Amino acid sequence: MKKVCLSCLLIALCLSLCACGAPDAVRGRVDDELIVVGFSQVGAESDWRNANTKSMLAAFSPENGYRLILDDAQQKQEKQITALRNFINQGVDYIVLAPTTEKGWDTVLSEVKAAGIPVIIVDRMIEVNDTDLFTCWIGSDFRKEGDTAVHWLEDRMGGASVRIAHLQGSLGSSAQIGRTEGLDEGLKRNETWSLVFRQSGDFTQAKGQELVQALLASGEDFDVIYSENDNMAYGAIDALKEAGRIPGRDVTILSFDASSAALHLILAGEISLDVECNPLHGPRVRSIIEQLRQGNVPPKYTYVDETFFDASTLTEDIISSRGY
Ligand code: GYE
Repeated sequence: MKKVCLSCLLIALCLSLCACGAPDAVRGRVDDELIVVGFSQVGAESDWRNANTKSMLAAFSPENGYRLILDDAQQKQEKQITALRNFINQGVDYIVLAPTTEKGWDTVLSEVKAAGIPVIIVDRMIEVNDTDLFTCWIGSDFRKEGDTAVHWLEDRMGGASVRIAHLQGSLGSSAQIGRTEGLDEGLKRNETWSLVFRQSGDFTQAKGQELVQALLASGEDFDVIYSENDNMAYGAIDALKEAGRIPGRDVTILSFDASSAALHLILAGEISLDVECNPLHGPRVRSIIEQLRQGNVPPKYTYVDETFFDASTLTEDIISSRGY
């Protein structure tokens, strides 16, 4: 009888501990069982980026068995290099790097390799002398995205005289390089097209707006804005409206990412084409880490499938069925 009561007491004690939240010692022990992932994120410059961060946080939650250490580099490579060194010092199990630029990673990734920490590159690509410096990469085919935009424009405006204003993303990033290459090829192929403006707006709405304000002030005329992401397109639209121009009618806007707000602007007639770039990499990166933990070798490079949207096919239902 006494024994039974003692067990009851112990169970009751356990239950009450759980209800009030575990004491530090217990919590510490649970934390130790979590797989620790250091994630060096580019910044918070765009809707795409924020959706990407959200996706990573959700995929690498404690409920899923992970502790994600998120470092926001505010679009600065130096900050990412520091973050990677901090991850080494913290002894993380895996490092996920969303790189600002392609170049400049050899030294720090050699340090990570020496520490024996696997590195998964996500979103943009890196250019290193030795591809063994990272385990694998997953992201988008940015050149293909650029080609998609150019083919769309050729279908509608091939042969016509088209003056293009080009808002570039952060210089040296794969997203900028691929999308710019696509346009450059299009310019070569179409003699009637001309590039009247090209400058980087660093993927932000504020800079996109400033660039188009400056362009309008210069008096240079243009028919198309090729904006390398949605946020710069939002800024461009604001600048056009301030100047009394009607986006979609006076100027054709092509953009990249296909964030929900931009797709609504297609339905409103202000953006004409949006090439999809999928930011929901969290579950994909988690599945890579799971493969590694099981001793499997994930593919070195994985490209995500992407499409494009324009007013001829887009509906509210499509927009609401998408996760970003
Ligand atoms: O297009 C842009 C973001 O690297 C694909 O970065 C990403 C790009 C995306 O800031 O909105």
